[in-house]
Amino acid sequence: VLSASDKTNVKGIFAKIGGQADDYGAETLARMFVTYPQTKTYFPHFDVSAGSAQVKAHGKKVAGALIEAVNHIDDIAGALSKLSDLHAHKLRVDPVNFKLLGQCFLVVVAIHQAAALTPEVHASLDKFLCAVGNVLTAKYR
Ligand code: ZNH
Repeated sequence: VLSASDKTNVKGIFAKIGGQADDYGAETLARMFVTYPQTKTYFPHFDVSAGSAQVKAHGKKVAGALIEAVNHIDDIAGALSKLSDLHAHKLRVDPVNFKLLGQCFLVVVAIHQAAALTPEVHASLDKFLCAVGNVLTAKYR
């Protein structure tokens, strides 16, 4: 469960990320595909190389969903309900992959927002990404 300070920390780091969120999303995906190649199996129809048009477009969608979750941090399940249906019923992404994507996003934030990513903010962002992953895998059964 996200505490009040977790919510403040998550909102704060996303405020710093601001308009760069789309780029972070694309960088996160590119990093995930290289570091954890098994994740590429869900994207057989994609050019998964860093900077491809598909990676950029999908990075923007993932970032948009994260921002939506931040904007509705007290009701992430409600905010991502449709996306949860999609991942559970259509995409059927193995839940372990959400951890991998979350790790990659944390690394991207660490690279670009080193000063802002204090251990406390890191912990809060990790909890938030887990919460999003839990919502997106909640309807699997
Ligand atoms: Zn996912 C899709 C988000 C994770 C896989 N996604 C998607 C979308 C979004 C998202 C927004 C779009 C939708 C529409 O179109 O409507 N994801 C997300 C998030 C997350 C995720 C937020 C976390 C955090 N995913 C994930 C993972 C995976 C995935 C981990 C694997 C690995 N997704 C996916 C796919 C898809 C999606 C495959 C589809 C794509 C296309 O386009 O085809």
